[in-house]
Amino acid sequence: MTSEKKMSRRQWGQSVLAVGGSLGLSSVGLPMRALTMAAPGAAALGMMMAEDAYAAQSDEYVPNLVIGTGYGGAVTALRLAQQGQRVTMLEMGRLWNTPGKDGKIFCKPFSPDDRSMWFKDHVTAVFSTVAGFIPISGLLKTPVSAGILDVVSSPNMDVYLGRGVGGGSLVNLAMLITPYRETLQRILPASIDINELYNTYYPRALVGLKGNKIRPAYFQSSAYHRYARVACTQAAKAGIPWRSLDSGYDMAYMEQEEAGTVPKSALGGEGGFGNNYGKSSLDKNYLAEAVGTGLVRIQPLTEATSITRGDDGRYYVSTKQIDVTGTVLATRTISCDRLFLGAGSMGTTQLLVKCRATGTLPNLNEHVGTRWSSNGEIFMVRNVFTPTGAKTSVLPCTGIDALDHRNQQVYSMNISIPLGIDLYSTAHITMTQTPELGRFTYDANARQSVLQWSSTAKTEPVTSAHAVYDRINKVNGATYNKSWFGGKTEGDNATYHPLGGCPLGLATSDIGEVKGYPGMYVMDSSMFPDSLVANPALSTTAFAERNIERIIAQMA
Ligand code: FAE
Repeated sequence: MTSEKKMSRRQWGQSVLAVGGSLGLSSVGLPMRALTMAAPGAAALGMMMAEDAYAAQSDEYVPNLVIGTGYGGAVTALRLAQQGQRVTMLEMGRLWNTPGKDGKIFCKPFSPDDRSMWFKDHVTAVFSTVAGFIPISGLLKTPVSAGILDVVSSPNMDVYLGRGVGGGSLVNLAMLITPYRETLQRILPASIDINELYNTYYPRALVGLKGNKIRPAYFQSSAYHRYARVACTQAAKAGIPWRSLDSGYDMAYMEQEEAGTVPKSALGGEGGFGNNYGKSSLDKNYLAEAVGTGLVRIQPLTEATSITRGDDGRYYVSTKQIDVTGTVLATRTISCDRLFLGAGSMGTTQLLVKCRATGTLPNLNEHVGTRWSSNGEIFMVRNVFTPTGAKTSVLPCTGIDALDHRNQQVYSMNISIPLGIDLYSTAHITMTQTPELGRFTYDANARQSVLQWSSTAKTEPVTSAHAVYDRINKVNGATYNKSWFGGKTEGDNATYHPLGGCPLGLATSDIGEVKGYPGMYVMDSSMFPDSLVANPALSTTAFAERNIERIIAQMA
């Protein structure tokens, strides 16, 4: 028996992803006649022609094309492949399989290099200042390159995103949160069966993402979770319950980290620029299994730039392939029978809004580009005047369920500030309702779709978060620490959890089929019509599981 045969399909897929560059995982597997190898200027011109002409001609045909390799895209690819369907996936970021000079895939958190930021010359952070006025952005310079963490900025809002094969799962904090029933009832079309989501698809997603919880005895004794214990105790004193949360980080591995028997990752400050160990990101679960079927091909560093539909009913997707420095290597068009959009709330919405504005998908309705939400995200740091530990786990494991001033459900997670010194502080990301939603417009000069998020949209989320933490502060004699947010008591102009833009039931059917475009489906976090009041990765996975099951049934 060969060693390959002894491996499970997922293990086989993982090793293929680790090796990469072969077996159809990169452009190596593409027909060379299609590649426009040219000087950057000529390539750029080629790209413009491809975008502007959008003639229904393709360099390659595939039956199923998925744009983006985050949660929505990964579920889609795996379930299609399990039905014997061939799938090609486009991913604008890197395949993270090549160690840097330090021998690690992902860079160290405090030594950012060309692996850190997506084409930025400095690190940007939600915690914008140190000591109230020193901007963090200026402190850490980075080479401009195809790094793992992107920040898409528009007036009043910075959206943080993961770039690479695995999407947000590469950079996120791996919290897998099931939203409140009240939230789903309020925001979803009535035709969606919420009981079925809770009974079938959330549990399926949790298994697929390898959800697990911290062991209570370990949590209570760990030196790295003291900050969370303080935060939970203070909430409880104010009558607000706390709970330990499902996580995609292997908590047994974390215990070994603390015991010193394995290399440190979450306990070694790793998180936002990727975890070298411990985390079950999509390249270790859904994507590994998908590639393990032998039917899924992933093209990294390849961005979908435009979509049109031919007279033959196929979709024609213009693509741009770059190297890690951003040099355009090729532009090509791929046609497909079924097109699955998994480029995330920002990526999918920006692409569709552009296609409607430039006339390549003229039938897209007026709901495309609407109902965008920051998930009502508010960042806070509190002075708690008690030790919270010099050692902290970057990957969190606890949160609270509270009611705000209007008796609306609010959820908040306890996070760490991993500086290696005791800050006598706790930090929190609070998720709330967003009565005022955002929308996208198209800037023809910049050839870009732009998020319009009003300066007043944060007002209700800020009030909700304060309603909860004012109470906790009062009971515990704690105060807000303003030094991290330029003198303000909260960070209110950033989100890790963009949602919406292509709302279910409005821009699409209730299984994500885009209205006016049969065979084109929205599979990612752009489908949610409002704030989830919960971290979105698990919901995106669960809804993709639900929708692809129905799409496959319709294909039969
Ligand atoms: P996503 O995972 O963003 O994947 C989209 C992919 O498409 C990306 O890889 C893009 O590079 C790629 N792409 C975009 N446009 C194109 C294009 N035109 N052509 C080709 N490829 C394209 O989408 N969520 C949680 O639930 N729990 C957490 O603890 C958590 N922590 C977070 C911490 C940070 C710092 C960040 C940034 C996010 C965090 N999130 C967390 C959010 C979570 O990762 C996010 O909601 C999901 O990743 C969204 O999944 P999608 O499938 O929608």
